[in-house]
Amino acid sequence: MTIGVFDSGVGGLSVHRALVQRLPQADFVYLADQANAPYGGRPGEEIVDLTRAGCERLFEAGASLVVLACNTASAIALRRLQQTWLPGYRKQLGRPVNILGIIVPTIEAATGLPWEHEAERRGDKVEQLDVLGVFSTQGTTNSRVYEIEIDKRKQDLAVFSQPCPDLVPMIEADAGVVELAKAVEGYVQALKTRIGRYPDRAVLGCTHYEIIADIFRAALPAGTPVIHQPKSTADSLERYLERHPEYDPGTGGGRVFLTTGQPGPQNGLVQSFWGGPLVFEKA
Ligand code: DGN
Repeated sequence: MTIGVFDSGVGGLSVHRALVQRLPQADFVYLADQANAPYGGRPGEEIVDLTRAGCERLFEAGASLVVLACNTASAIALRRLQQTWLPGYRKQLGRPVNILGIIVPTIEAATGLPWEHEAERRGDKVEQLDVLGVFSTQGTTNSRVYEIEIDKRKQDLAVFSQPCPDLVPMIEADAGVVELAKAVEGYVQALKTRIGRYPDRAVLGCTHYEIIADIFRAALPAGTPVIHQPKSTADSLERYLERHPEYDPGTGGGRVFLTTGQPGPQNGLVQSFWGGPLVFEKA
């Protein structure tokens, strides 16, 4: 089986890495839509169209499952594509294919874990509700997907989303650590000002932010639990494959990296996260 992993850029590599570790025998094709990144500030219709084009490209490359390793695309395009486009496309292809998102697995991880009352432990004034801070793109924040989905499952959890619109362009452009740390600190403090204290737990609700997870950890109070999407997505994919034996686990172990943007080696920030050279081919 081939698994496609899609993002507007390099953020999905964080998820890709966790999926490969979990399913090393599967073939993987990664597609970065860097010609159109960032997605965060684009109108919803454009995000739907770009995500559909990305999925189509990955299915053409042989993928049976496409993981949208992008919160913005998952929040805005996933349901629309599953309901309106995928059934017809599946018939056209004549084989089982599906698109999986990244938000529900994250919410399951954020709401399923024992709640440790970090605020109380730190000696902050504890309000009645535990507070989850979600750092995300403007598009994901505007969609209110985390607020809506968590409210359905866990009423005793207050969710506050903080848009961080500068971070994806900075990561794609290989910004320096000092500059990134300053930007992250600003977003964490903006959230703190808005809710009156630090969140008890945080979600890095944009896959790009995993590349700078250490910077987020340093800006949050020591010990703040952080939900990591690569792990929650890998857990969820594993459970999905157990329920869907029609997708064989594969034996190839192939790895292909495609971009709609400029092919070639990825930037220094990305390669240091990756732990070595990483070259994208033209999609
Ligand atoms: N990595 C994408 C996400 O998780 O939302 C970034 C989207 C974008 O291009 N802004």
